[in-house]
Amino acid sequence: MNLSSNTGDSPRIRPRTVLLSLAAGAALLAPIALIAPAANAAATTLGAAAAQSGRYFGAAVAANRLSDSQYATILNREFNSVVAENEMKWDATEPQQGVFNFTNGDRIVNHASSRGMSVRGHALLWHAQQPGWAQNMSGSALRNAAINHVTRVASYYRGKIHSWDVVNEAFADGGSGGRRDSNLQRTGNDWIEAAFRAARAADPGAKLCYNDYNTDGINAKSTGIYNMVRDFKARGVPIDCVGFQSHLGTTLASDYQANLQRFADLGIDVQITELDVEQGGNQASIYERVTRACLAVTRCTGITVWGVRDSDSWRSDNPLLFDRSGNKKAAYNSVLNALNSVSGPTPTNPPPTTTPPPTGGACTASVSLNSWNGGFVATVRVVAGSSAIRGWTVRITLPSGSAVTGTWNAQASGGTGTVAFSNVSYNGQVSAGGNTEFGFQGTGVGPSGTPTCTAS
Ligand code: 9MR
Repeated sequence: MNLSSNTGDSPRIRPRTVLLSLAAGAALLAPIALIAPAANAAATTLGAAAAQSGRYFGAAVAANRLSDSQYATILNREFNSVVAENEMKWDATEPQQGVFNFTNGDRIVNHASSRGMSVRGHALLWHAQQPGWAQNMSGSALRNAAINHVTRVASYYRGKIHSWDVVNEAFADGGSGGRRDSNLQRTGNDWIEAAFRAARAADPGAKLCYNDYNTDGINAKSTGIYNMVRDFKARGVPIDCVGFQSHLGTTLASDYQANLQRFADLGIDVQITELDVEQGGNQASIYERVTRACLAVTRCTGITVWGVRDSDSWRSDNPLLFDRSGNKKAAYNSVLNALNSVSGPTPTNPPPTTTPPPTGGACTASVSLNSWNGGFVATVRVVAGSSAIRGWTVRITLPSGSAVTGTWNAQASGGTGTVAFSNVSYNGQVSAGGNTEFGFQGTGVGPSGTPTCTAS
């Protein structure tokens, strides 16, 4: 597939300039503000830095690399989300019709959930990487097989997937803005909405995404997708997010952020789902600009890079954040700095203290619930009070007969009755007024009372 084309760099204001001019303005208005140092503790890993603004930072993972200790060390240290690079695709999960294999997908899910990482699911339906038996099908037989595949895979992973790429790469490249020809498309133009409806029924708690490439700016292809999403929203087809793969070359379209924003304005989340950038003079700068674009769009909920080290990439042009020896590259530092620059309080609301934050701060928590007959997924938001906090524990009481079966971005103690969820390594620190989210799934009926939050 092609890498994104672009319309060149646009002038931009460097963040340091913004900070300095705000500081100067503040000094004129209130000289006393200069007495209190405004430095915030910089997070030292990508996941922790992203979590400060409630976002995730993920990596595509290959199950067979998890036994490589250098790979696993970087993955576990830096990332709080994963996606299976190939292991949840149709050819991997349903090699024979009706015969499912989740072994390698499970290895990735288990690795992630035991470490509090969330999981993106990739991908339920795609014209590529279909098993041979599906490639040879057409018409209603293929449509039925495809919908059955969506139902079975999304049901199997119900409650474990943060966001599913329900349909991948269904739009054509070039200027048509229309659908790509494929065996799936030939089953009828409504195959995409049928897939989204089936996915919603199978896993009501997962966010359902459409995912594509060469959509890194306002162009014919992204506009075709935009029109589909607008139509879905108008007709009540369940869609929650669009993934922008962002396989990038040496330049970035000047309207990259504007494109994310126009999708967000449709009332969906946007996610950067497969980021990698050709190594060259601009690699670090393009990584930084993509990160800042996501941070500037409230509904851009996370970034995933398509691999860990350059040697793990599907590309040969060293497009990732870690080199072949596992060292952090300049692009890594640019991403981390960008994430840290807007994590925590904004420059107009400086933190009251320098690091480490004092103990004794307060927090509150609220639960939003997706329930179905016999199960639920709860998303819990932890909000720090007027002081920064270093850690938190949220206690939630489940109705009798209900039980927690999986947790992400938190460590659960107990599984029935009153369950205590505590922060994991990368999301304990929450700046004053800031928030972070964790989630859990369970069987039975979801909690209805108000959770308590204890800060440390
Ligand atoms: O990185 C994946 C590579 O290992 C596979 O061989 C390839 C098969 O088509 O798919 C790659 O991942 C793709 C992803 O699933 C969808 N978007 C483009 C990615 C890179 O080709």
